[in-house]
Amino acid sequence: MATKTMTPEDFSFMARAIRLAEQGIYTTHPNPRVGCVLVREGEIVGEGFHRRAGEPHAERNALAEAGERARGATAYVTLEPCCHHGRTPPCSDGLIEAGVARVVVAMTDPNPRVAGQGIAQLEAAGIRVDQGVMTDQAMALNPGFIARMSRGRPFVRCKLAMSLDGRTAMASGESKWITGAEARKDVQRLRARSDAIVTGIGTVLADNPSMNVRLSVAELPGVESAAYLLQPLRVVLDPDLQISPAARLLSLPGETLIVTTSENEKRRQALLAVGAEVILLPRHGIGIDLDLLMERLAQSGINEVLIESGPTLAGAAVAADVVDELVIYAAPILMGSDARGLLNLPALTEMKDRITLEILDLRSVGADLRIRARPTRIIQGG
Ligand code: AOF
Ligand code: ZN
Repeated sequence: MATKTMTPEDFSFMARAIRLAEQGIYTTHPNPRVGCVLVREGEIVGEGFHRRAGEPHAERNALAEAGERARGATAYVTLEPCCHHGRTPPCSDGLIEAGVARVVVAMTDPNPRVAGQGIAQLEAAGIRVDQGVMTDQAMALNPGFIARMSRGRPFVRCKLAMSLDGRTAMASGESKWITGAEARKDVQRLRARSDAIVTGIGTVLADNPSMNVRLSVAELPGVESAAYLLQPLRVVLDPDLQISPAARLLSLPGETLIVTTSENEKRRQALLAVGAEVILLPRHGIGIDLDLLMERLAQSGINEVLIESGPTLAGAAVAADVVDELVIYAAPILMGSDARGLLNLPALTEMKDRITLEILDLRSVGADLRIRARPTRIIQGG
């Protein structure tokens, strides 16, 4: 790797590549979001991003736009160019054949089939490679892909909506609506970028939810037509197989996976008959083994998971330490002392056992607040 210090131009072209990569946020599943800018003599001669698995990678799209002008150019890529034959030919070969002189890479590809070899191949062909420009921003494009490739886990967000006094439903269970329309639209965008939405049987029985993306194509940047809009996999955790085959989410476009610990064959067949997939996982405590569930989801190519559930599953997920990020919408209302709390967690008696969070981001969404936070220490005492 070359060690030349980066110039302000390097940062600004990489920033452009990151903006391009963001165009793929809703559509690249299970592939990463990647952007590429080709620059010759200070001028952009080609740009591209990866839109959909099976379609050309970012570099190929940028090279196609640049044509002969790629010769001698610098390529800014948000992810190390691939060097493997996947669904598409290696980008490293494409860059070499086009005569690119220098490649600037924001981060290496955590995919073990690439993992530094793409860079090595470019360097072996005499191309100068500089690494490490805007690495944090490039990593933020693909938390799920990185988690899946490096830890065998998806990146898990848990969405919660609460009153400012930390309540999520009245004692009766009534919870419509705590947050406003804009916050609910924000949740729709979270769903749209997720590969799977996980909910519990309690929520399905109580609300008969759709758990789908209801935004129009015009509301989703980078989604050119409805054909590109992927509905996330709906995952229902249903230990005793209580879900009705008539549940609304089973009738909607997209796939539903029912995860159970029950071996009731009759119910399983009834669910298969309406197109659901049913898998058996071991029980853990009062529910399903969430650790194993996440491992399974990663194995089937799920990068980003959104948990949208009641306080039982959300609490179990936090306690099991499978949550990477809490996304909490707080409405400017107070719901009183009898209303239900945010998360059902084991009762703690001492402050030393408290769960700690790091706030990542805080902003207003309509009349509500959105807090993104990361659990930093889960129970265990000490
Ligand atoms: C790049 N540029 O734009 C993307 C890359 O099955 P394929 O051929 O689409 O390959 C998918 C893998 O390629 C993916 O797992 C990741 O390692 C890399 N993605 N690489 O050079 C791109 N999307
Ligand atoms: Zn590639």
